[in-house]
Amino acid sequence: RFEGITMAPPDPILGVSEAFKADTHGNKLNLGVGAYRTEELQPYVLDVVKKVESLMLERGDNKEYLPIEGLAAFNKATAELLFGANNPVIKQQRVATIQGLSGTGSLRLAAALIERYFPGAKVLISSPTWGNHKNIFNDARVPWSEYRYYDPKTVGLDFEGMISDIKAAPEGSFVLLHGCAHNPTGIDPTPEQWEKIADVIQEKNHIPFFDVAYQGFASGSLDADAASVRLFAARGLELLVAQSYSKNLGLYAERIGAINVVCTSADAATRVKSQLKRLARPMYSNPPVHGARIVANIVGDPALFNEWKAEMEMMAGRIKNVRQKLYDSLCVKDKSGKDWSFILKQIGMFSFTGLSKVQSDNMTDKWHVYMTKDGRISLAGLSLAKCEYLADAIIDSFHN
Ligand code: PLP
Ligand code: TYF
Repeated sequence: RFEGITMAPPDPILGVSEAFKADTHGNKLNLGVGAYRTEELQPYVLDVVKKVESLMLERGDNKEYLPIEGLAAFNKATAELLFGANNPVIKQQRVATIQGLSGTGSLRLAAALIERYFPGAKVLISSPTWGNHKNIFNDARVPWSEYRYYDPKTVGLDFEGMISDIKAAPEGSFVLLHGCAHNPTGIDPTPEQWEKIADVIQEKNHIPFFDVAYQGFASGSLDADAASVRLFAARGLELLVAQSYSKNLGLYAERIGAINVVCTSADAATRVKSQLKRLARPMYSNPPVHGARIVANIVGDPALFNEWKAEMEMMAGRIKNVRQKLYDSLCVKDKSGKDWSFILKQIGMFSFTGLSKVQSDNMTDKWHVYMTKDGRISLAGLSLAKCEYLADAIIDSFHN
């Protein structure tokens, strides 16, 4: 019975925060989890979110159940934010959108849809990718394999490898793509490369499956960060897109996101939506309302929407500033001639440093810098004041 159950391994990302908490050293730094911190390294609730929450309280919004598909105003807002309100896929009502339990829950619903309606179809995921992708598809019993993505030699994209692996996959596979700000590498395809990726996917009758967890957080612009998804939609392809508001609105614990399925007709979208609801119903019945109202109220009010955009630009800007300062500090302090420019080329919350597991252990054991063992550091958890200390730690660990 329960006595026979063995201990589960800790989550490789969230486990880092646990270890950090237990450390009492004065210089300790948590660069593990991808969560935005202020220059004082404190969690940040957006002003626009606080404003909307007080409005909601004043209005006395009730706590009745939402429908299975979530808040209608949210579903409309989230699809329009992703595709643009004037996109033909929206105008022609070809998108089935339902509210999900943030990015993770939305990905899990999509996986359930694949398992039920595309039995045996494989999902191709990038190597490396966000660790939870594998867990999600494993638990949904969806087979997956990896395509080449990161090239350690160039600390860049292995574009040839990526294309040939997508080409070699069985026709009609799902290809999981990070919409922007690839986690963990911070390396995105260029617009020209996106076109070529779309060509191969189209040739092979694959179905693109986007994970959009950082819209607005990569460039600071919501539209620019949705360009990859819109490029695929413009080709008239069917596609899946999971969205998250954890990072761009700082709603981590509210669990607010959505799954969008772009179909070839409005009729198909209606049927797909009915099936998504059928999958959601026995899992969690209906989603939470609070985060959905926050998003719908902000996106639905031009003044609040502009406030959000300004705060997002501020957050993305702070990360760019620490990225630059870290690079400058490394260049000044390191006498080995190592090329650090990859740090400036990477985008989003993370930097993939190329530190090995042993070197990452040195970062933590000797310098009290907490990070994942794949060499990823979250720049969102770094302050300008700590850049020089971090540069010392990185240089010491690389030459260790
Ligand atoms: N996908 C990627 C690539 C992520 O980095 C994350 C984490 O932020 C998620 C999905 C899901 O996060 P959440 O479930 O908090 O929306
Ligand atoms: O990669 C990260 O750090 C974020 C946060 O199970 C995260 O995506 C990490 C692990 C997890 C959920 C979210």
